[in-house]
Amino acid sequence: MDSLRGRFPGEPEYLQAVEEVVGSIADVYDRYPAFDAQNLLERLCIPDRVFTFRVSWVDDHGKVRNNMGYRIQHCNAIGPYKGGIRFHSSVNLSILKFLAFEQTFKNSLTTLAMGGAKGGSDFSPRGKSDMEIMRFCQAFVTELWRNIGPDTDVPAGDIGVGGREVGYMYGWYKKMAREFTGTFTGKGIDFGGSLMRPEATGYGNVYFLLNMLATRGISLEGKRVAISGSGNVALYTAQKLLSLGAKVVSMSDSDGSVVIADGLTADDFEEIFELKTMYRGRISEFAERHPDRCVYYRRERPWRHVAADIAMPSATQNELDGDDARALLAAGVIAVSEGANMPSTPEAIREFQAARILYAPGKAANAGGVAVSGLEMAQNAQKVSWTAEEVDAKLRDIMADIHAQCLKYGTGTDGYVNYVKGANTAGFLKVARAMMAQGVI
Ligand code: NDP
Ligand code: 2IT
Repeated sequence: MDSLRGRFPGEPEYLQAVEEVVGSIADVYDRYPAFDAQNLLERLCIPDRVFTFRVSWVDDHGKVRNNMGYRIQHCNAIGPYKGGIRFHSSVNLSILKFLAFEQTFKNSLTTLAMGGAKGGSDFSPRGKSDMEIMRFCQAFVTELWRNIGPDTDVPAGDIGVGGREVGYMYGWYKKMAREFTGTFTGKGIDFGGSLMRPEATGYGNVYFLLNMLATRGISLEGKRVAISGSGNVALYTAQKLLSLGAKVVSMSDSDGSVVIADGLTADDFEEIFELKTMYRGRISEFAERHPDRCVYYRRERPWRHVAADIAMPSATQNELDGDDARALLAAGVIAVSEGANMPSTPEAIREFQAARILYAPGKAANAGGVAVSGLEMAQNAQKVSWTAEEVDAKLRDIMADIHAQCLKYGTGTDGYVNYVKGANTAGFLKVARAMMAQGVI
């Protein structure tokens, strides 16, 4: 870690993600001296390669705008590079390096053949017209297309990149490469997208949560669940929770949080879904329409304002800190299952684990999204499409398998399951075995 800190001093998120993994796999790494003889850990922590480029595009007023573009190809030991693209003003090298690193372990856990990657831009889709989004996506892919491909590197969505953006990027890729292959996942269902991919991350997280609750014989029905975010992951998490009889008591966006003490009704959910997906509105608009049942906290996260049994952070990294964790624990939270990547700070994780509650890190709990991306790749390769029921059944099996891997490597002598250790160890061992077999490359 000292060596990495010295070499990459301005990359706090990347160092944070690496430290969490390195800390929890130290014992298994030391058990096999052959790993260190090949300096395996350092090779695994540093991405295979990083593309950085300028993306120039013209806005609706004829003004030329310049953004940064990136693709981190972290590791392809077990399959083609695979991971999402993020468009958000906060995007920088450190954030994408942390995400690509995490993706490598997450993809390993899915049981499918996918390596780890991530990309994105500091372009903010907020307030941009449809044509501006399209021109930006085309300019971005003009730089990227030579370095991706169905067996090379397969991007998908992440924050700020959904079906619309994937459609524009895939369209331009197809034009440049003159091929119709599944080089992006999360595509529209009319041109190779998999049924259930939009739902997969949120649904998968709820399936993972059900597996965790089952270890303690706890039912989800009637439980109050605090969610953050109101994007792809948060919305489908809420939808699945409601269908299983749980109460959704909060949602948020980058402007603030809404707390609904009695829980969202099915009509409320439809209203929020439409507001967010059709009108790209703000969660405050929902709160304003229902002042009798909602409290809105401007520029605040939900955690200190909500009485919840379960928390499912589904917005962004480091959105739940030590104080938030203590507030949730004081309110009686029994489980935390992460929809976002690295939403809990190291201090928050320590609090959850010290309190012996069920705590699942994103790389295990949110792996359903990339897992169904892997299923989309499989369908594209065979030129077939599976039914929603088939994909959902595979997603449930994959989440149960990831949970079983966490139990296998994370159960301590006192019976407490350290899901961080379990996920990191299981994810690491598969990649490590593949790297050892392939030599120093
Ligand atoms: P979306 O862009 O659809 O939604 C993101 C949500 O989080 C929005 O409500 C957004 O608010 C909020 N948000 C984003 N950045 C911030 C911030 N800095 N502070 C506060 N709120 C913020 O993205 P997704 O739902 O796809 O992604 C959410 C999380 O899930 C990310 O961590 C992502 O990496 C992770 N993830 C996504 C997967 C997927 O399949 N999409 C798969 C696995 C993990 P606003 O609208 O105001 O920007
Ligand atoms: O963080 C993630 O796992 C994603 N954004 C999904 C990646 C993918 O390739 O589907």
